[in-house]
Amino acid sequence: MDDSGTSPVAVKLRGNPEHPYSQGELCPKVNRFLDRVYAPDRVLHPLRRIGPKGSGRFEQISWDDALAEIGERLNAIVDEHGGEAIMPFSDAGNQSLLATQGISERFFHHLGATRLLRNICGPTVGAGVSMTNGTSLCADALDLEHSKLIILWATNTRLTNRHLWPTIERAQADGARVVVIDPLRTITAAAADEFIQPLPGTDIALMLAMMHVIIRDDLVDHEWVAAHTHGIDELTAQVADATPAWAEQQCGVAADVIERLATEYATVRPAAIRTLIGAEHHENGAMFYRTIACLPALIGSWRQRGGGLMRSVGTWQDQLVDEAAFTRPDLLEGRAVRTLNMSRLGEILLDEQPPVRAMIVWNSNPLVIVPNAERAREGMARDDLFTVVHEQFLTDTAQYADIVLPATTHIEASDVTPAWGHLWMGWNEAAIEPLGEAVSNSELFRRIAGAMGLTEPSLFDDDETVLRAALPTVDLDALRREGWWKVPFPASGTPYADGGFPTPSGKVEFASDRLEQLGQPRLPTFVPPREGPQGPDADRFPLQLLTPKHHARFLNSGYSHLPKHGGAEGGPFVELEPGDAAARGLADGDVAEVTNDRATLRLPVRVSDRLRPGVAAIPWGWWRHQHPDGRVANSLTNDTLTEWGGGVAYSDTLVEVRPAGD
Ligand SMILES: Nc1nc2c(c(=O)[nH]1)N[C@H]1C(S)=C(S)[C@@H](COP(=O)(O)OP(=O)(O)OC[C@H]3O[C@@H](n4cnc5c(=O)[nH]c(N)nc54)[C@H](O)[C@@H]3O)O[C@H]1N2
Ligand SMILES: Nc1nc2c(c(=O)[nH]1)N[C@H]1C(S)=C(S)[C@@H](COP(=O)(O)OP(=O)(O)OC[C@H]3O[C@@H](n4cnc5c(=O)[nH]c(N)nc54)[C@H](O)[C@@H]3O)O[C@H]1N2
Ligand SMILES: [Mo]
Repeated sequence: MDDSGTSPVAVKLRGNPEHPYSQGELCPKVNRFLDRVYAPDRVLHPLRRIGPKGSGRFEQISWDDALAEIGERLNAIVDEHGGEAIMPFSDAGNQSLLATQGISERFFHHLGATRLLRNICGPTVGAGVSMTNGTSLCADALDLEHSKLIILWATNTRLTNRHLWPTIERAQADGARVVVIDPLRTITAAAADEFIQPLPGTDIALMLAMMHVIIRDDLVDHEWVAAHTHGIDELTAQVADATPAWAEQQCGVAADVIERLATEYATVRPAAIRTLIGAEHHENGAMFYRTIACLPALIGSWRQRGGGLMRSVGTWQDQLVDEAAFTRPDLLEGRAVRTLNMSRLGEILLDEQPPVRAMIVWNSNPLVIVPNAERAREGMARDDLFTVVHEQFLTDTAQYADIVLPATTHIEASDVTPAWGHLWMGWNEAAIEPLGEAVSNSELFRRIAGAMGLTEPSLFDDDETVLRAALPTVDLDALRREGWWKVPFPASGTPYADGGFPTPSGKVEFASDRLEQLGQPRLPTFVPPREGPQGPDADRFPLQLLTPKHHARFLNSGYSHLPKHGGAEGGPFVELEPGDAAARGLADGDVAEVTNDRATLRLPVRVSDRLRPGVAAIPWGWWRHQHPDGRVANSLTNDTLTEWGGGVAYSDTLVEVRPAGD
């Protein structure tokens, strides 16, 4: 408070140059963050819908009225149908600890609500890597500094993980070769020494052929393989026929390129593979990561710092979280509640029995981010569904809410920010008071619990108590004082140089009994996607559609509505390869219809050399009103789940593109 009695106003937001990872650089999403905080269209008060769902007509109400209505509606639903009729829906809008799980998990456990499987981003990578390594823990990407070969496989580092890019540039300047493997010629591919462009969903064939070459040419690290792996003979037999010529037929990468890549990978040290989540969004997404994890083992590249496999290393820090104390699964009191997969939101709301009758949404904009999004919209339009959305803005999803509640931004609520893609946990100290009547996510659930008349004491713990329970071994006072803290990671930088894999065999499992028990192939196996060029619908829908993160100023769906973010990017479009465009009579700037059995979108065409023939792309993250016809990229996408791991196959989507009629 200053003398005038008004709250402080944030005037500047900058990075801290001393931060070991960001070194003070803010990305284009966050360097205008204060425009977001003070945006004229921020939701700052509770709202009640007064028009039909989706109409966007709301009236401002008081918190008391909002909570009275929410408490009454939720209690009535619990009384009549039980706790399972209520479903949480949240994802990554704010990834801080309290914001994702503080109070909310306890609240839903206590209600015996339906559980939500949040496997849209990352868990499938973990589920795949774990089948090979017994853990999803990987090497530290900052050790790419020591690498001589860096394969960026299914990750658009310069766009999505730009704080890592200076490290890669340093390694490159120091003689490392950077190879990008992506079906799209991304800005990362443009900066690579070599770009390899497989068809979407076919990399496993490429990996099998690499292993074929490595074994055929005796480039295997026999000593390491003998000591730390299980099933090399079975793997050898499995890849015997996976020749580069065979793989070329599957993935569209020339056999001689595969030969050269395999040889280089097996002979240059340290050789690192860096991946994030781009390839998990396929029907064979878990197998991709199970298979990629075999590569470093075969050549013993875990031996060197700057070798092995690198993914989001947040999992090192997950080990510090005391889930039982933080999220209190004991509050379920033995009740068996159903778990539903967030990627099937449409099906859940339309078909699931007994029905979901209330949904509480925070940290997410499902109508833009889930696949098969028209089904989700139909579901959210249900008149008998009571929906509460806690948001900073009137998103597409909030427009379908009965009650919208105002959410704080990062600078209005203190929290612990987990490391994502690096090893530094952070403390985020609130800089200003919440604007308007906004509340943090943890406060939201304390208030809803109070409105329902719940008395379980742990639902009313304050934030500090919750954080101390969640991170019992972390010195929170020091974290708060210093601002960041590096989570424990082996000082050698080589967590698996001497093996120590927590699989049943204690070794890297080229052959996996556990996969067999799941009904999956025990060995790395390429199964082409059903919704792909070899599948039954390819005649009608001959183009594979990718809907990736594309705009540097966007963070998922969270920024496209802001003038300096979305406005500066122009608007959504469909990208086509010149031959595919010409064959359809389409030129740059024409309006096309992009269609499949799920939806049809009208979009301007951008003819582009980023794609190979047979592949189209629509940048993802735009809202419905920014698309010409109120549909979004995800209206088209595939909600088939991955073979295991609970992920979803956004990127196995077939479409046809044709000139738009009048
Ligand atoms: N600017 C910006 N940065 C972001 C985000 C954002 O929205 N905007 N989002 C953040 C989030 S939540 C995440 S999870 C990360 C994700 O970070 P990334 O995983 O790097 O990003 P994605 O765009 O999901 O996918 C990466 C690449 O995978 C490619 N890909 C798709 N299918 C295949 C395939 O079958 N094989 C291969 N080899 N490649 C394939 C896509 O073409 C894409 O270029 O980014 C984070 N950073
Ligand atoms: N087609 C396609 N679909 C995708 C992807 C893709 O690459 N292509 N990527 C997938 C991935 S990797 C991810 S992670 C998901 C992301 O899916 P989401 O997490 O749902 O998307 P975001 O846009 O990051 O965040 C959603 C909302 O959270 C709100 N928010 C931010 N901070 C807070 C807060 O503190 N409290 C509350 N209550 N709300 C807050 C924002 O205003 C925003 O509207 O999308 C997935 N969907
Ligand atoms: Mo994500």
